[in-house]
Amino acid sequence: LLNSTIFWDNRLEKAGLLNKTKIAEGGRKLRKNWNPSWVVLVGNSLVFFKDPKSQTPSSWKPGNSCPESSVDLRGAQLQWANNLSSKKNVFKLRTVTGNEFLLQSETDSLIREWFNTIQSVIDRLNRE
Ligand code: I3S
Repeated sequence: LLNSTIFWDNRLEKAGLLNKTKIAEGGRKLRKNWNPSWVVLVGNSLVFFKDPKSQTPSSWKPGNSCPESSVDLRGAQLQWANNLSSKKNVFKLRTVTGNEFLLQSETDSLIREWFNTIQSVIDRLNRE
């Protein structure tokens, strides 16, 4: 556990609570289902954890909890998507495999930070 914790700490870019809904799977549209999600940007992946009430910054680490899903950011596309929701501060993440997620926060500065950090990871992967 200690080794995997150190491994995660070294690659951790960002973690926090966002509202999330998946809107497409493999290019096929899905019905929205907004839920709070503990979102962790680590290495080349965005990892989602369920049940934020039981998640704290120390409890999502490997061995302590199980991710709901994870997204490979290589080749992914990010765009602001306030046209796709009545909520404010919404952006869309689209993976190369055609999975699409909306992520949202009521806090303007927080959602901008997430957008910029994810975009910088995507840009880094594009340069590799
Ligand atoms: O894009 P939509 O279809 O207007 O999204 C809303 C619906 O998914 C709604 O659920 P039901 O129509 O299944 O009851 C959700 O409760 C809303 O949150 C969705 O819209 P927003 O604007 O919140 O993304």
